[in-house]
Amino acid sequence: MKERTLVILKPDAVNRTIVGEIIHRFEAKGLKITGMKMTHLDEDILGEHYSHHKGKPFYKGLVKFMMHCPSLLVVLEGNHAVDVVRKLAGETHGAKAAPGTIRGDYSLSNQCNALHASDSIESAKIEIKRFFRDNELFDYSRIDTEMIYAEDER
Ligand code: 3AN
Repeated sequence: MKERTLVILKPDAVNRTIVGEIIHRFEAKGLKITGMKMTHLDEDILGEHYSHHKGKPFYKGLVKFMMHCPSLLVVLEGNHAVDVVRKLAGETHGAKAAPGTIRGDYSLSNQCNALHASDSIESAKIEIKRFFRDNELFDYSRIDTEMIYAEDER
């Protein structure tokens, strides 16, 4: 089933100049970039995005870290995109994430873990709306679609 999901390439990924490598992994998997922009996230939008963590001991540090520099916001589309991107990301703590996952390969931290990825179809819809206007999302076909999906999967 075709889904869209939100990825935030966090300040550690931007500073460590690994955004290209991470985006390449998504493209190579077959996921389609349907929106992408750089934004310096502020306290208000981070408060909304991380509202479920408000009051936790790491919350203030997390918001400060996320405001260190601009982040790259990416919307990816593909069959089972939400679950696929979570699997590619790996578990939250970079030191515990499996090698081969993005966090497993590029992070040692619980906070500086390279990326955010929507955790359900429902939250993906909310998060995409939070960060993107409709006219910032694009419908087009990748020319290699026929080599990514079988006919009945397209
Ligand atoms: P995930 O991003 O894997 O879905 P969440 O939603 O539990 O993880 O946490 C959101 C973000 O909050 C994480 N990506 C991470 O940057 C930060 N975070 C979560 N737990 C901790 C923690 N114990 N210490 C520091 N930062 C944390």
